[in-house]
Amino acid sequence: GGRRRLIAGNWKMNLDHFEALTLVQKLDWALRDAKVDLDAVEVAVLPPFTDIRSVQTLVQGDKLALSYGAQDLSAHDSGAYTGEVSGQFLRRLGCEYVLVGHSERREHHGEDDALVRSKILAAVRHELAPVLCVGEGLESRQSGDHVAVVLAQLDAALEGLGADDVPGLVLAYEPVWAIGTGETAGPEEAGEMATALRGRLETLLGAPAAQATRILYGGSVKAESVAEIVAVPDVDGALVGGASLDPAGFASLITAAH
Ligand code: G2H
Repeated sequence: GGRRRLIAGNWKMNLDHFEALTLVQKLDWALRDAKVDLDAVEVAVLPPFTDIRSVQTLVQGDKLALSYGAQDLSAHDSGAYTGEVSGQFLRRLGCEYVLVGHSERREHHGEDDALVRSKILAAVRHELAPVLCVGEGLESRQSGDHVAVVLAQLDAALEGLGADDVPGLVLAYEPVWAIGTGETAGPEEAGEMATALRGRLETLLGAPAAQATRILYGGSVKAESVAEIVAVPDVDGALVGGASLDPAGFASLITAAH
């Protein structure tokens, strides 16, 4: 109770400048048409870096009730880090959120727990809310150690940190076997993990922070499946990839989630 739902669209490496503008404009119209109560459910989009300026111009210029953020950030603030994008640049573009440790970053870009932790701290330094992604692979799900694996990811990401060090923290539980595969964890599986994560957050950060932290589920979430997922007591929203790329479809998903 008390936690505002969050539905975040992770565009991944999709949509150029023009497509981004079109999607955000159409999404806003569709949400207005559907009379979605954006006080009850917050909607965020997470475009590629190269689209963020466009999204900012539209959202701020037209005063749209949408939040936005990035899919990654550098652990560093500035300097000789070719190709990196700093949290302070993202904050100056009005970003509120940044994904940290998405499984695709961990898998394809060698992000380990120590780097994930550094990126969480970089986000917080620049007043971005880190959306820490955790999730187990198929093997640990099958062998039954999925809860232990995911809690170990959380422990490592927050090692040595307290509630004051990670204001605005959001968690996203994304079982790797359910990402982009059409497979979705059921409400029981999502609920088991979300409850375990909140319990561990209480140990790590204390009860008030654990109660305030939003825990999202991600992995092939669709308009048809979102309602039963967000009905789970410890699940506060969804991180949506493929189904966030079509404005009408994403608006239906958001409508179904609120
Ligand atoms: C999981 C999710 C969004 P999809 O990566 O982060 O993507 O909904 O396409 O499985």
